[in-house]
Amino acid sequence: MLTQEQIGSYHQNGYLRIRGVYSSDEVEAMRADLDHLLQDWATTSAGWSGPWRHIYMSPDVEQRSRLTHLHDLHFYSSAWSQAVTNQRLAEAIADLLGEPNVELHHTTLHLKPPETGMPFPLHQDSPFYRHEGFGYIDAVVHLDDTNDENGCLRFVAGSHAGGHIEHITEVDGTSVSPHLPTDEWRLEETEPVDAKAGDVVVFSIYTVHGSYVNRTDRWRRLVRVGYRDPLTKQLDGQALGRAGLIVAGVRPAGALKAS
Ligand SMILES: O=C(O)CCC(=O)C(=O)O
Repeated sequence: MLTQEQIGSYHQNGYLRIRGVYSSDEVEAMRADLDHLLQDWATTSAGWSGPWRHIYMSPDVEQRSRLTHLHDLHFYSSAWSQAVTNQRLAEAIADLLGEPNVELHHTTLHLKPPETGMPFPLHQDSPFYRHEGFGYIDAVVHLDDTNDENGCLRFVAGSHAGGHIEHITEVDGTSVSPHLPTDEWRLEETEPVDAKAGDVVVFSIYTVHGSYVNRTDRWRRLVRVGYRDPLTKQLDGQALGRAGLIVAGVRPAGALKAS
């Protein structure tokens, strides 16, 4: 599915944009089912917490900033269960893992409402679902064209290489969303990765990333899909102990998650 150049770029930078994984008909089907999920199942809140909010946003925007989210869309919609088992994507993930077997771990909707859709502070995804080793890749399915105006993904190239970094998770005795110190990790120094609807941006569980606030008058709709080598052991966090669908190859003997 992927060229050697694409695979090399992923290993060097820790992220890769894959163009046109989904056809326009498939994107339309995902959008239509998403409309139902938004009405019936999704939650809108102020989003992630922490002192970074006052650095990334003015007091007014910080007060109004919102994030709409939902986990595991593929449990609620056939368009989404087809999307996460898409064979072009599964083969691309197998190419990047360097393994024939790929297991679905989770899906998570991140929908930025117009004008004040929440920015994301720089972070790795490993604090949310710790795994051993490097056999875990996140794939972000784009339902809208993105750029810095509506909060496209931004990455620190090469930041995956050293594995997990300790994040700030508590401030003055209060739990906050895991994030990296804003004085050491600056969003404005990261690489923007704009994309078109139907593209997928993949990145290592360890690649540092974030995004700006959505300043447009339109929603920005992205869904993250986590995939792993079924032999990669989960240590903590989201969906711990839950076996996922095998989307490429087979589950090797002994790889059923028991904890
Ligand atoms: O939706 C975004 O802009 C960022 C998403 C993100 O950071 C993540 O999925 O880990």
